[in-house]
Amino acid sequence: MTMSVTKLKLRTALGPVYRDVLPYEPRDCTPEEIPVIDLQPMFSSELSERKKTIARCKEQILKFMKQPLEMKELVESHKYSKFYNGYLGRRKTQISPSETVDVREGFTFRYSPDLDPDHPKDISQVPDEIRRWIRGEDFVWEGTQHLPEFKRDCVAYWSACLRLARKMVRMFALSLDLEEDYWDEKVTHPGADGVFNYYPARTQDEIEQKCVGLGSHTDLQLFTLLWQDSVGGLQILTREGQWIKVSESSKSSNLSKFDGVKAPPIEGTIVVNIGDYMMRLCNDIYKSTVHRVTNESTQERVSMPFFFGCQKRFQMEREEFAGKEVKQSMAPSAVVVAG
Ligand SMILES: O=C(O)CCC(=O)C(=O)O
Repeated sequence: MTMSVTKLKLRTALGPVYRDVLPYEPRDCTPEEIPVIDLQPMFSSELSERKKTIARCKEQILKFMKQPLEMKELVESHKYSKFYNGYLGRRKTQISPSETVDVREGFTFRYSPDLDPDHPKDISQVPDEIRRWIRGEDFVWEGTQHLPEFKRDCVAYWSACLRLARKMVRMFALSLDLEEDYWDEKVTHPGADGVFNYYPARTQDEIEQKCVGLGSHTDLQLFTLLWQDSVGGLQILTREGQWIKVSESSKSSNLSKFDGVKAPPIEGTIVVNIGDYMMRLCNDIYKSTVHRVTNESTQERVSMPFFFGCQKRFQMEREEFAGKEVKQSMAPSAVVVAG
């Protein structure tokens, strides 16, 4: 008997791609589907500070999002940004052509060399061929100056993510049998996008229209570090095409304590999503994670993804992956191409 699957259309940097979806409602995930990896030993001495870093940043996001619209529009992305930085309002995007508009609001800022925690420098000191790919824009900070410590707390969280990502990319290299420092030179001025998402509880109208918080998509870069609060709503599409809810149930196979209640995300964790660029570089050994968000609760939800990739990624993609033949020749051969 053949199963009737739906084709989910996704936008990617190289045009639309499709993934099959099984005809079932999302179910809770199992411990095997979303493994939990303990990163604490990497930074154990600063655990309490790191916890404060997240809490302070979340507080700032809520302060920003709860301002009157005209204050948020001081950093309106469509108006002031060349590179999708700044504020994007509720129902102003539709990331998935197969789904509704997105109910979330977002604030984005991208890599600027002066904010780099490892080697801060003025943009004029960055080599020419890299400088033209730097996507940070100052208007996001100029238009939020009225919020005390907003920049400080957002950048503190972003910096912690950047440091962690530079360590994690070394683990990815080792896992692919590459030299540990394989990516080091390619992430000196990386793609490092801080995005803060705010998902208000949906209106009755939005519930009836089955509006998504953020529609199905894959992330574009090497990988994403995604912190989310305890409200829940993140779903991931398995390789088989089943939507699963990222939740506490992935920690233990004993689901009994969640009977009848929605299982919350695991406290103290971040989700690591593989991006399209990593998938292409390693010829599908790691597959990019299709995910989406629907806030089905009556509370607001906050998430703080950090998207990490190589410097000059867009130029490299254009040069290395643009041709159809190149894409086709990238069968799963386990050969990692230059990145
Ligand atoms: O809010 C989330 O949990 C996911 C956010 C996300 O996928 C994104 O911003 O691209």
